[in-house]
Amino acid sequence: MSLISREWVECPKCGNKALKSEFCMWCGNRLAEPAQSQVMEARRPQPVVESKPSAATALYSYNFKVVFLGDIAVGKTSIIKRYTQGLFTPEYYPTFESTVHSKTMEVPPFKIEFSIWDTSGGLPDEEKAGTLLGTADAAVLVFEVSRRSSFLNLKNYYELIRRLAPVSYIQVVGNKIDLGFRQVQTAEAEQLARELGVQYIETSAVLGTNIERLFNRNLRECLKKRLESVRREMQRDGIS
Ligand SMILES: Nc1nc2c(ncn2[C@@H]2O[C@H](COP(=O)(O)OP(=O)(O)O)[C@@H](O)[C@H]2O)c(=O)[nH]1
Ligand SMILES: [Mg+2]
Repeated sequence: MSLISREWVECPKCGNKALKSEFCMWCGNRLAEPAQSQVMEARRPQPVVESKPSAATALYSYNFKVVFLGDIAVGKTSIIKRYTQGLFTPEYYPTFESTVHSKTMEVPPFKIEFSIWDTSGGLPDEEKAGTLLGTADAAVLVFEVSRRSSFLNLKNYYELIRRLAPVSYIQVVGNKIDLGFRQVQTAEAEQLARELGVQYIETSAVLGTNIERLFNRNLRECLKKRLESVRREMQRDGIS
């Protein structure tokens, strides 16, 4: 995490102590007028473009590590590619080694970088898993709804995480819902997710169904957790 200022101000909207900057780090409320140079820039006639937050407004940078686990060929790589590159390729190229993909986005006042770890499939050995999961913020356990064995194996991945890592946010993903046939019904998968205390979502990497939603949940939950720990640090340091 990199914070640009060490001066604290009270946010008039949420009442929390926030680092002095253009936006409140807790609720996003504008705390200060943008620098004069930015104002001048804004007053110039601007081309009409899709409204995107500018780099100047994203002040707090966080990096979140998300690890994908699941059986071979359930669609882990396809989901990640769909999210990071917006594309789907029907050919199957097995993933042999863990590979990192990244995606950066700006949600003022935050700049978020996801490091998304794709794995080869199957249970990694304990040493590899410890390295992979020890520093993970979130884990995504993928099965395909048309292959029951990949669903039955989910518990092994879940137990591995619980044994080796303090990953706080876990999602189970039922992929390939576009195929039109199933060996696992939604209700059954939801039931398992409830038992494990994790969230469930169904996706199609082919159609792009729920891919953004899957990652938005990661973003929201990881950010919530990170901000809670910043808040605890502030309390410990007597700042709030
Ligand atoms: N119909 C369908 N096929 C998919 C989907 N996701 C992946 N696939 C296909 O399933 C195969 C394995 O996908 P891949 O992403 O490599 O699986 P991984 O081994 O878990 O990374 C490939 O042929 C993909 O084209 C999906 O949502 N729907
Ligand atoms: Mg793969």
